[in-house]
Amino acid sequence: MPTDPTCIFCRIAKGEIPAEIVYRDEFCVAFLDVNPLAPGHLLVIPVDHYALVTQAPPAVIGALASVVPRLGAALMQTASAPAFNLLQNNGSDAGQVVQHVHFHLIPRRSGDGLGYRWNAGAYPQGAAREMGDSYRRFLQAGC
Ligand code: DGP
Repeated sequence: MPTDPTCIFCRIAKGEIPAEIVYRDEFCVAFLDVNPLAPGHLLVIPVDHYALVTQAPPAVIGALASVVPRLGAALMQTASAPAFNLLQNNGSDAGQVVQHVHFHLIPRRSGDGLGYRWNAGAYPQGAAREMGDSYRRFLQAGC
């Protein structure tokens, strides 16, 4: 059971520090984000400690993802939100502050002002094929 006694989310999972826990099973815990982007903002974490999604066994991520439909339905009802964003910041360069894998479920309402559009780019001619080739080589090598 990987755990880190200095990790705030490990400590929440163990009940060592308080959190507004709304769901718990053998593999995951879901609780209210203490700094919500909107009322009802949830975090769902694995009980075991992995900093990055790429370090967690697929079964752990599968367990986490499998509760998202139920949590999302609960969020839409409970927080009266017709929509939500499912967000996973992976690595500090991507904005991850707490180094224990977590998914955010962020309630969204029309006109809430949170925004979601990033500056999307475009591939120069041929670059998408090269990028696709690189991915296929990596994945076919069994990585
Ligand atoms: P991220 O930037 O993706 O690592 O988001 C971490 C989130 O965790 C952030 O929205 C605030 C939340 N958070 C940090 N510390 C605590 C805590 O002690 N309790 C709760 N409930 N949420 C926390």
